[in-house]
Amino acid sequence: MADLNSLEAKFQEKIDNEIKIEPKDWMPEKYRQTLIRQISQHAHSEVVGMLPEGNWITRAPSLRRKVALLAKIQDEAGHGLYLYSAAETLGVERDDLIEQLHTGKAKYSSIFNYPTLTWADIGAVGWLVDGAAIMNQVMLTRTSYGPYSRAMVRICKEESFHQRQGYEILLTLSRGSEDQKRMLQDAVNRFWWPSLMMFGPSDKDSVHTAQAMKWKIKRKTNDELRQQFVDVCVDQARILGVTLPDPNLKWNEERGHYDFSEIDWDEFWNVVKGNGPCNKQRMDARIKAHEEGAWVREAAMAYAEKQAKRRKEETTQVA
Ligand code: BYC
Repeated sequence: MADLNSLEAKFQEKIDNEIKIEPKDWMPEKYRQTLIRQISQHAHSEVVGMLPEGNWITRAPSLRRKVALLAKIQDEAGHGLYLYSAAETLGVERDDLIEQLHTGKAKYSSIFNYPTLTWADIGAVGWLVDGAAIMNQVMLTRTSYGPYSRAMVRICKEESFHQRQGYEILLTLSRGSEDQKRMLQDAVNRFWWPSLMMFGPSDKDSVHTAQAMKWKIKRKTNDELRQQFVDVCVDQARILGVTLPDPNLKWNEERGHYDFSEIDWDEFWNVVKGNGPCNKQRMDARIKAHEEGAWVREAAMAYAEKQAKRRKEETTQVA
């Protein structure tokens, strides 16, 4: 027991001194489990996050918009892959993580259970959803686990392109016809609150934040990040000429931040528990894609095994 205590003390000392934890380093089992949970949920979110946008590839209004959207969705597949790889460094199998997603055991971000009804929604997803994701992920570039932190650096660079392409779609609509302006406002009305929910429950209800902060997995709390996000969005909304759908949104001189209304937490938990507008549709689409892709995984495995066998034979011949 004394040994475990001293290992834990040394581990916390490393964290306190900003030394990254690497896969082969000793770590408390709960730290490992927290990371597996968070990183895998994050990976699932990237992959499920391709679905609402994929809906618009065939309906993008121009070739230029289509190319940018395709590139963005492919980036998200890549983010899922970096993150599954980062989770695997903690000793879990990717197949098991995917199984947890498909059986409803693992969560993914609530935001992707909302539909994308118009082209303006694709802009709103870029501006607000990617904007919220970046706010959270910039913090995670400084997370204490090395592989997660390094994956985040690259992901943030790509996310910032996604956010800008979304904002530019909205800016174009804001300079368009009255119908386009109405479509823009409607998309912002529907995506504003679900985007604020992406940051998770309020600090008083967040079960994992306190320990995650001590281990520096998280560097800011859910409420701190949400406030930061609201603060940056207000000016951006003004440039777009849209109204953020919250009558209580106003600058508070004393706090140096915008005040905003309480989130509808019943809606949040309802979506997290699987009862959002698109939860079933999203999971059915994921499972179908996974099943239809089985032959690709089998072929890749067969090729990898063949290559490994060839390399082994070559090494034996040289020896
Ligand atoms: N949706 O104690 P808490 C993206 C769960 S962006 C669903 O605060 P934690 C993308 C939480 O998992 C989105 N579930 O937890 C963008 C926990 O449940 P369990 C992905 C949520 O982990 C554009 C319980 O509620 N980003 O991928 O300390 C295009 C209690 O919460 C949500 C990330 O995943 C939610 N919104 O804090 C394409 C970032 N919020 O596990 C793709 C990494 C909370 O106990 N993750 N829950 O059953 C994080 O930073 C943290 O996990 C969170 C939650 C801030 C999300």
